[in-house]
Amino acid sequence: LASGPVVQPAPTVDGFVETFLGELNYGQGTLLSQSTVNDQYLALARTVRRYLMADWLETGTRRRQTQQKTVGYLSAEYLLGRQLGNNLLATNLQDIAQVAMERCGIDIATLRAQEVEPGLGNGGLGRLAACFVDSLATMDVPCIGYGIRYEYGIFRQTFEADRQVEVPDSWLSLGNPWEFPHPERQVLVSFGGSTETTTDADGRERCTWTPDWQVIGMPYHYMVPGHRNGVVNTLRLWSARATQAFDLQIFNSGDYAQAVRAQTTAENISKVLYPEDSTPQGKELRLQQQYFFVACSLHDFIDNTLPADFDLRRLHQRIIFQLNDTHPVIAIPELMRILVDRKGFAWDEAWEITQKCFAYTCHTLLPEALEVWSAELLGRLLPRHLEIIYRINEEFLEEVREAHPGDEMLVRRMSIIAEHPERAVRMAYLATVAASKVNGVAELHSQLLRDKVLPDFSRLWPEKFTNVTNGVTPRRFVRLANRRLSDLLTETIGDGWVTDLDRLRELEPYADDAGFREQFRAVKQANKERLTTLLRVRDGLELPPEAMLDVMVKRLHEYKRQTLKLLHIVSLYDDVVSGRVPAEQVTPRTFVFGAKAAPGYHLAKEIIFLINAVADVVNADPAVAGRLSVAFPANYNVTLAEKLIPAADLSEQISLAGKEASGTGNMKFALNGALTIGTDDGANVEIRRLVGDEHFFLFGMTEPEVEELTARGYTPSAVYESDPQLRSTIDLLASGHFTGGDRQAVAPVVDNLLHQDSFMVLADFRAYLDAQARVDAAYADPDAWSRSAILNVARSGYFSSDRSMRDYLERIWHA
Ligand code: 26Y
Repeated sequence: LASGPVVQPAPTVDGFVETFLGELNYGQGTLLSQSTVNDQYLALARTVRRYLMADWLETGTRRRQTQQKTVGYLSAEYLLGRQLGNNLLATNLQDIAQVAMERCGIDIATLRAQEVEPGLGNGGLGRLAACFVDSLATMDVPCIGYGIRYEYGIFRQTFEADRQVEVPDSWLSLGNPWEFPHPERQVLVSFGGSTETTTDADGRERCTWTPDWQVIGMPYHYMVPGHRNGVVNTLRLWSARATQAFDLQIFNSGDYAQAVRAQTTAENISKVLYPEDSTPQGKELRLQQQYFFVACSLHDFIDNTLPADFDLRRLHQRIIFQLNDTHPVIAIPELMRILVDRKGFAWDEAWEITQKCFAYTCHTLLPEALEVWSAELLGRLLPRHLEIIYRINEEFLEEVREAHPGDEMLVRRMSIIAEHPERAVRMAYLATVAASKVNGVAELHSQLLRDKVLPDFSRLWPEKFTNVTNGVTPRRFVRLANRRLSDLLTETIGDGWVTDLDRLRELEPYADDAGFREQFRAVKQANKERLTTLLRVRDGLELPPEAMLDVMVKRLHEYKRQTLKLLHIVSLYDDVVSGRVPAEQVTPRTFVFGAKAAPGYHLAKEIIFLINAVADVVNADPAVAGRLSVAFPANYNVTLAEKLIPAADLSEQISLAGKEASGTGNMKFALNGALTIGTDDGANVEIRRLVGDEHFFLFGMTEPEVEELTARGYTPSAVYESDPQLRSTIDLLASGHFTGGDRQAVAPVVDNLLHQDSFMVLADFRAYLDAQARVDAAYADPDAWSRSAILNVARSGYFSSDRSMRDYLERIWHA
């Protein structure tokens, strides 16, 4: 019994009902007749968990025995989405569970809706991590996902008087049936204090770090099931605990608040996810979070996962740590510290090992998004790590000097340590120096990374740089989110596509089959109706279910250019209300936005306000009734994405060329049969190449054209002056028409567009409107449109995260 196979409940309706009732009675301590929806949800989740347990334990045993190389994915974010549906799908229990719940008089949809999604990420980077662990489990690749169990995830967005208001995301408050705390695997993490170097009897220098405070890292394990393959990998998320609940002496002296202060400090570390994505703030707590989870993870693997007698010179044969952006880069000096200070390795040998154990993925092109930690802060929080970074830098700069004698400018440019405006550590440089490979996340991004962000490094080590284009999991984003399309695909080409997305190619001939196109349109229409019902119930929005559904969902950022979309809407509205275009000539469209703004990003919040203000007026104006409507459902998250994306006709991917590293929403839309209107940016480039020019609405400046315009000097007000339609559109906005006459309320956005426009919205306005006119013309021919949509699906198999994982395995991990 101790080591034998775990008994799994019978995968039958009877077996499921019995297990479910057992969980309700013995797990929740209630009777079916007395139980709440939450009781039932928790019992159902625990029932599904039971069907995964034998495979989870078996996978763990097998991994320990075979000692294969493991991928240690280090990510500060995992945007997982709801677990119940995914795990029912993975175990092939969807139908059984539904019938079993019916037998208990329960509607399973109600229980699914009870789950609060774990929002442990901001956007693309966090969702990518979730897709990657899904794919690795499906491909039976050993992987441990390491991260942070934030007590509060990304804030819940609400609107009050059209403005974003953030509400804490207390996702754990009703209990979390998907996690397994392991207090016996807790780890101690140190901070602060000082270092001392002494010389051993044998003449070797030894450094000791005497920290001045410590916290406990407690791991919570999550199951990561492969798709119906008996594999369940592990996600290990760390939670911070105080080493002592409180100081008894201070407590006894009567100062209760002071007595628990240390506990509060410690537990703050995993309290909340930082909601900024791309403008790093040099916040001490954020650095604490980064070191905390990385120190726990390295310790966990080296001291608790590897056999006790493991020879660390072979470490790279057992692990590759993939750094998801710079957030976990402090792992590099941490591994050096472990090897040199704790395990007694000589520096050079430790460095050789370290270089083989890390690879680094960059997710940005915005210079302001590259993390830099001040030496003052780093030295105060992690004095030994700062020393190690200095030494890494010294030896690296020696190498630069050898390769380029006399070029001190180059040395200064490449130094891991910046000197201005203050002495600081450039984390991307540290990652690049230490990593075996550095990759960007789409072809264009990887090229710009080499040429623009890290040009000196790519000249020094050209072989170090590579590309792996992002991908998305077809399990969640097609099979789970779009059951209707999935059934049609499976009827037509079999179900192999779920784990081999290239098989979608077999759909191509059906694009020319009128009967198939009819079925495909019926799927899209049904998905739209599902969405309009949801938005009616969820947000009180009344939307026409037949209009073209034009969707822009992603974080709110100037570079992503939600304002360009807004100008398009206002210009269509302006055309009608000014009498230039009869309403009957306007293609009926519903514009949907979904976007959270970082709470401190003022302009982004003004843009949200303006979208809501325009929506209020457009939706209420009889002049455009039945033609134009705008929906901005609050709190866009993975759960809402799963409803929105399958319903979309048009996918808006309109960032300024050279700014969006990849995008992954763009891939999800194409796979669900939306056509893209997009710039030549990120993975749009590859989407267009694959689906074909005729099935993609390209517009706007290219990256070199953006560069050129920047060099020439860009004056947005001149563009405004020269284009009457743009002038009319902006004037209407500026007039206060959408804000009850309040011109002040629109000024932040309008003034920024006219006088700054850092992301060249006005410069691309004309091209965007022309492309949208092409969209209207194409949409007028439903047969041609659905043919294009089907070809988008058929030709997007490349964007499976399974393919991304194969590329990482081949080019980077060699696992
Ligand atoms: C430093 C901190 C403030 C920070 C936190 C989160 C910085 C960045 C982020 C998140 C970045 C992010 O989500 N980047 C996106 O990664 C996707 C996956 O590679 C890309 O598709 C997308 O273009 C990129 O913006």
